[in-house]
Amino acid sequence: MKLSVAIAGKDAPDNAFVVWRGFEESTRKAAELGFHGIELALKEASEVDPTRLAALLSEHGLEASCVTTGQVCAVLGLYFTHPDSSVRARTLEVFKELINLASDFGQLVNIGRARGWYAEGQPREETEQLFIDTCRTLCDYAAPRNVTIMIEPVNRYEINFINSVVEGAELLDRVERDNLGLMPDVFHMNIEDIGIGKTLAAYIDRINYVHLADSNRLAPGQGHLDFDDVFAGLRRGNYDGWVSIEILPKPDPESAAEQAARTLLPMVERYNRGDDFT
Ligand code: LER
Ligand code: MN
Repeated sequence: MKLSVAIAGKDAPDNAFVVWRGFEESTRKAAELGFHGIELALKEASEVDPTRLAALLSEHGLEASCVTTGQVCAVLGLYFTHPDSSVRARTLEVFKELINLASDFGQLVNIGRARGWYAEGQPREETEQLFIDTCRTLCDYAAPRNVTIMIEPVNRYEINFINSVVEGAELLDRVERDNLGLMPDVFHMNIEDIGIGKTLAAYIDRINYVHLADSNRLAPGQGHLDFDDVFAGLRRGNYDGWVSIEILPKPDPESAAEQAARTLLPMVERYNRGDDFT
């Protein structure tokens, strides 16, 4: 298991949910605190220069863990279930460029809010079918590039479509693509799923990545989530992928990141040693 931290470009909005903004500075700080990788929270691939990014990662001995795409919807207003086919076409273009980038950096791309939602006046079946069709197109584009696409269930207060891990898994079955998996986020799971550790363990075969934050979306250790339960659940499923912190930069970015590293790095070390979590 490796620990990553989500970072974004300098202009990313508050709802990018990253501690640090600005790729150069954030990468240096991530290395200083002992993280193993950085997660690139992007609105489009052109935000990063691949050659510079590769040099930066190598300079600091870090890996890119994943490309996340919340800003494709939050900033560009693009999403899979949009009733206008030209908006859906533009969404595909942006995602394909992100997949191209991910093929060299992390080989994982999430689908967050850009999945779309149940909108008034749009039949639910149409929403689901548009989502499934777009997922299939993207998975088929991603497969020869060795990229896995991941559905991230997001809580009901942010979106009304695919809230729980169980709902995410149901959609995976309907899309029927091997390179489609799940990215559970324990902040959302705390609101939507029956239990966190036991749900992670039950769905582990379909989980490719995990977002970590405490119950209040602050750094782990600042709320009331039981991270022993999270790690015990991952252990029951022999999870060996990335976990990544996606938290609010409070009380300030430096303290938030430092608190997260101080809580989670020892847990990841214990996990990798084979210790038990109860
Ligand atoms: C993004 O990873 C996330 O967790 C969501 O809260 C974004 O809406
Ligand atoms: Mn998340």
